[in-house]
Amino acid sequence: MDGLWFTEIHGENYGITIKVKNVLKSINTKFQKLDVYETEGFGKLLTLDDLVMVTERDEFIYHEMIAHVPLFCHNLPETVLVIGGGDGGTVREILKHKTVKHIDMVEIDEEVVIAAKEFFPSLSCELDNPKVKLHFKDGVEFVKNKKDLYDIIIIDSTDPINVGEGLFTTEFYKNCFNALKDGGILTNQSESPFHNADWVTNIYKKLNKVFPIVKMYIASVPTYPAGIWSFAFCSKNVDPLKNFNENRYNEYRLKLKYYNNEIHKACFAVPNFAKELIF
Ligand code: AG3
Repeated sequence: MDGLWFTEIHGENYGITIKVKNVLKSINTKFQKLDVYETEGFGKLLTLDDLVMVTERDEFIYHEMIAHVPLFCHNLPETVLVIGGGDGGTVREILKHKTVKHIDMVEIDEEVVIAAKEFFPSLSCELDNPKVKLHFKDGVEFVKNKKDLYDIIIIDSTDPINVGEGLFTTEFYKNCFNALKDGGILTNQSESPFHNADWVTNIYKKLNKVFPIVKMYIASVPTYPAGIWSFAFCSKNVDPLKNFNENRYNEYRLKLKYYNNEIHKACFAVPNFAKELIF
């Protein structure tokens, strides 16, 4: 293949590859390797430790799904905690809900926010919104000893290796549980059931120890491993289907590109090979 290509290798024998026009940034931060590429066909691409985090072309799928699914199930979402999410895509989606008064975003690596502000304005556009408070801290430490503070917690992390590892432990999930108010909901990105079966099993085993309700939901993200991605919906007592507030969904008339009321109801239908990993 001619020219320069970025390849994320999945395991040893396959991967995803995107043709690169230009390398826009390439640094080693205190925590990880960070690169920004201008690609052919997918807009700009942000990678951390050579793993795809976002491309401008398909980021909407992940961000709409990690945010609107829990927000439309909560009675009155006002306070939200985002862990990770330095590119700003998750915060952008959360702020489409007018009940939300305050978001704490806890990103360990300030360089991710700096790169997002420079190269990904369509994602980082709401990071300076007065409702958003940025904390450049370790999310694991941030949630320790927090009690009854948040309606929604969204863990928008990297994979459970290197800097992201602590965001996949039972202890961290317990602290998140305590930080949630009654009626609170947590969602996280829970990896690819096709490509990362072991990770998925592990994540749900731990979540199930902590939350009474844990449900997997699925979206297709073309640039993530295997293209099929899972999210976990966890709560103390909120059911993602029974408590879906479709009236509010209809009233808001959000202009979204992936999520809608039908997707909300359908995304909890999980293929058998994925169910086997978590039950
Ligand atoms: N969160 C990254 C999901 C994990 C992708 N994994 C991978 N490519 N191996 C994305 C951050 C978006 N806000």
